[in-house]
Amino acid sequence: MAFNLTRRRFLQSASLAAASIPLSKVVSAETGFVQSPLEPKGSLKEETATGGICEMCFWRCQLIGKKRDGRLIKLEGNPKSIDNGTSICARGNAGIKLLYDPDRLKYPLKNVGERGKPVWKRISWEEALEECSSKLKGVVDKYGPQGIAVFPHGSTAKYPMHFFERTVGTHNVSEASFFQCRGIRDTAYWATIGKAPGENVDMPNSKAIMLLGSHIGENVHVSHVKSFIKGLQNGSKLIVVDPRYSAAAAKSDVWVKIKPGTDTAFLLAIMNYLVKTEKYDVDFIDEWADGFDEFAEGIADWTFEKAAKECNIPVEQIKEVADILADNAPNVSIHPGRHVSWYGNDFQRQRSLACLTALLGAYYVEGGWVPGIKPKVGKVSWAKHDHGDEHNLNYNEDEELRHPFTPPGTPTELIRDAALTGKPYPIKGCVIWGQNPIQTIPGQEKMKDVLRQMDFVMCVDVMPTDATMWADILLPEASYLERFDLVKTGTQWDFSEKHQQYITARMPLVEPMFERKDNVFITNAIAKGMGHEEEIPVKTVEEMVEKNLAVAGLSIAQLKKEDGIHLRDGKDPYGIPEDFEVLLYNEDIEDAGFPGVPTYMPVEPPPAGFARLLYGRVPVHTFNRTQNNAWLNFAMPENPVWINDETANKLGLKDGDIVGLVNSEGFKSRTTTTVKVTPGIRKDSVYMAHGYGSANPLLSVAVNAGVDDTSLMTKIAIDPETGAHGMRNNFVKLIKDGKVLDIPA
Ligand SMILES: Nc1nc2c(c(=O)[nH]1)N[C@H]1C(S)=C(S)[C@@H](COP(=O)(O)OP(=O)(O)OC[C@H]3O[C@@H](n4cnc5c(=O)[nH]c(N)nc54)[C@H](O)[C@@H]3O)O[C@H]1N2
Ligand SMILES: Nc1nc2c(c(=O)[nH]1)N[C@H]1C(S)=C(S)[C@@H](COP(=O)(O)OP(=O)(O)OC[C@H]3O[C@@H](n4cnc5c(=O)[nH]c(N)nc54)[C@H](O)[C@@H]3O)O[C@H]1N2
Ligand code: SF4
Ligand SMILES: [Mo]
Repeated sequence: MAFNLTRRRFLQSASLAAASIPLSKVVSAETGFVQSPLEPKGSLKEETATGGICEMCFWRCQLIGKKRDGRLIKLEGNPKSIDNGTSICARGNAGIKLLYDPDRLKYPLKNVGERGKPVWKRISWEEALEECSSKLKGVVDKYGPQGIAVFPHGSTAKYPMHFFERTVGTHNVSEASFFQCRGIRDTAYWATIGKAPGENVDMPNSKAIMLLGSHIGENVHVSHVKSFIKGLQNGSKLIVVDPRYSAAAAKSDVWVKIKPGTDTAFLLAIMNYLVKTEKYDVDFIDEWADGFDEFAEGIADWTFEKAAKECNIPVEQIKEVADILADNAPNVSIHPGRHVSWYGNDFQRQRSLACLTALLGAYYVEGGWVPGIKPKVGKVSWAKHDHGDEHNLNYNEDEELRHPFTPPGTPTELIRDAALTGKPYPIKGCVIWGQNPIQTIPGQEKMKDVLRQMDFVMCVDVMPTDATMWADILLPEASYLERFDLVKTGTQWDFSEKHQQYITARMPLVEPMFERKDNVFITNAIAKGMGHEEEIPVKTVEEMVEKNLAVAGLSIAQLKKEDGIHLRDGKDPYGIPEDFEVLLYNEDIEDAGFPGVPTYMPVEPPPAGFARLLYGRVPVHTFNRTQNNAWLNFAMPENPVWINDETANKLGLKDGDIVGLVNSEGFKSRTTTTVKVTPGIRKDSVYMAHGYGSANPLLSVAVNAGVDDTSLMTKIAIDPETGAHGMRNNFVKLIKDGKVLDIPA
C-alpha cells in the first residue's frame, strides 16, 4: 500500500465490491460458493480445448481449457500429461484472469510523453512496426549492431532474441533467466561435469534430499513439487539449509539455520570430513573424477569447527548432515538450486554442490542426479552467423575474458556500464521482450538511466509494467492462451515407474482478442523493415511449430488428435555415460585467475543497526508478472516483511504493523507493507516476497501493493567468474510512523 493511501482505499473498494453482489440470491446451498449472477445458465455451447501450455511461470504445465460459448471459463491440467497430470497451481488456475484482465495491452501504443512518465497514443500496427524498424535500423547504421541491447525472457523471446543476436549481430543480449537466475548454476556444473544440471534430482527415489536455499513448496513448479513430496512420502530424509523457516524447512529432519552467504564454508567442511574419514565413494571418484588430490588438499583446512563459526551453526549439526548424506549415499539428491545469483560468490558454491554430489557417488543413480532422456524435436530459428568478438563487452583491452564462465549472452552489468559511459562504444537502441528489467535487475535507478540515454526503446509485453513505462513503442503480444509458440518435451518424473517421453506444442485455447499479435509476426515485420527479409526463417508461428514437430514425425493436426500430447516409450536414465567426467579441480578455472578448487569467499556483514534483505517466492505469485491478477492479488495482496520475534519485541513491532524500509545507502521504499513477526528467521536478516510494489498506475489492482524488493537493491555485486548479479548484499532498517528503527545486534 502506498503511504497515505492505506486503509481508506481498501475499505472503500471492499464495500463497493460487497454492494455489487446481492448475496442472498447467489450463494449455492449445496456448495456455499458464490456464483456470479451474470453466469449464463445451461443453454450455451460448452467445449473442451486441449493443447494448452501454461506460462504463468516457466515450468510449462500442460493444460486443457473449458469453454462456454467461445469464452474460456476454467483451466485444468491435461489428464494425458505425465508431467503435471491433472494438477495446476494457483497461478495456473488464475491464467483466466490474465487472459481477460481489462488492464491488459490491447493495441500498439506510442509514448508521446516522456520515458518513465508515458502518455500513450494508440497507433496502427503498420505505424508501430515501421517506427521500430526504422529507429532500430538508425541505431545500427550509426553505431553498429552492438548499439542494440536486448533484454528477453520467456518462450516467445527466443525468436526475436536470435534475430538481433544472430542476424543483426549484437552480443548485447542479457536474459534474466541467466544473469539474475540460474546462469551461475549452469556454468559451474559445466565446469565440473560438462553439463547444465537443470533441477534433475530423482527425489522420488532418494533416501536423503538436501535443499540449499531452494524453497520448494513456495517455489512452485507442479511436477517438481510432486516429485519432492513423493520422495518424502517414500521416507527420504530431508535437510534444508536456509536462514529462514521455509515451507520445505517445515518438512525437514534437519533445518540448518545458516548465516546468509556462508553456504560454501558449510559444504567445504562436509566434503573435507567425507574425504578425511574416507566416507566418500572411493570407487566412483577413482573411476570418474579428476583432480582429487588437489581438491583434497585445497579444502583440508575446513574443519567442522571452522565452518560452524563462519556459518553460525552448531558443530554437531554439520556432522549430523554429513553423516546423513554419507549413510544414504549414493541415493541422495543434492539439489543444484535454481535462482542462485545470491551474493556475488556463487560460482564457487555451485561448484561445491557439483563436487559434493560426486563425493557421494550420486550421479546417474537412483535417487541422485539423473537427467531424463528426452525425445528430439526441431529448433527452427534465425540462422547462426559468426559476428566475431570485436564488440563483445566480455573481452577486455588485452582480449581476455572478464568473466570466463559466463552463461550465453553478455553480463547485464557490462551492458549497462557501456551504455552509461559510451565506452567502449555507445548502446542506443533497446529491445525489452517479456522481461521487466526495472523490477528484475538490482540497481533500479541505474537501469532507468540506461533507458533514459537510449535513442529508442521498444517493449513487447502482455501487461503494462514498470518497465513498459520506459518504452517509446509498446507492442501487445498474444498471451500464452491465445497463441502457438513452443514445442515442449520431457519424461515422466518418477523413473521407478515405466519409462515414457512426451512431446507437446503450445496451441491457442482461444483466438487472440483486440489487436494482439504473436512473436513471429512482430519479429518478421521488424526484420523486413531493417533489410533482413531474405533471412526470415519461417513465415508464421504455426510454420515454426510444424517444422519443429516434423523432426519427431509429428504435426499440429496429429497432436490435436492425441489430445495435445504425444506419448512414446522412453529410456532407462540410470547408468553413467562412458564419456562422463567430474573435475573436482579444474585447471581452466585456475588459469583464468580464479580458484580451481571450490573456495569460500566471505561476504560483507550487515553494518550496525541493519539487517540483510532476503527475498524469495510465494506460491500464489510469479515475480511481478502476476501482481495485477485479481484472484492472486486477493490471495496475497501484499508482501509482509518477516522479522525475528525477539528483534520485533525489542523494537515494539507487532504482527500486521505497517512499515516502510530504508537501506544502508539511504534509499527509502516508495510504499509500505505489513510486518510478520516470527521465530522462523534469523536475527541478522529480514525477508520479503519478491515482485510487489508496482509503480505503474495502469495496473489498477497491483499499483502500490506491497514493497518492491528490487528497489532496495542499490548495492550491486557481481559474481567474478560469471558476471551474473549477486542480489542479497543489501541491508535495511524498518520505518514505522516516520521513525527509523535500528535493528539490534
Ligand atoms: N510460486 C512461484 N514459484 C516459482 C517462481 C515464482 O516466481 N513463484 N519462480 C520460479 C523461478 S524462475 C525460480 S528461479 C525458482 C527460484 O526458487 P528457489 O531457487 O527455490 O528460490 P530462491 O529465491 O533462490 O530461494 C529463496 C530461499 O533462499 C533462502 N536464502 C536466502 N539467503 C540464503 C543463503 O545465504 N543461504 C541459503 N542456504 N538460503 C538462503 C531464502 O530464505 C528463501 O527461502 O522458483 C521458481 N518457482
Ligand atoms: N529482486 C529480485 N529480482 C529477481 C528475482 C528475485 O527473486 N528478486 N528473481 C530472479 C529470477 S529467478 C528470474 S527468473 C528473473 C525473472 O525476471 P523477468 O523475466 O523480468 O520477470 P517477470 O516478472 O516474469 O517479467 C517478465 C515480463 O514478461 C511479461 N510477460 C508475461 N507473459 C508474457 C508474454 O507472453 N509475452 C511477453 N512479451 N511478455 C510477457 C510480464 O508482464 C513481465 O513484464 O528475475 C530475477 N530477478
Ligand atoms: S507451476 Fe503453476 S504457474 Fe507454473 S506452469 Fe505449472 S501451473 Fe503454470
Ligand atoms: Mo528464475
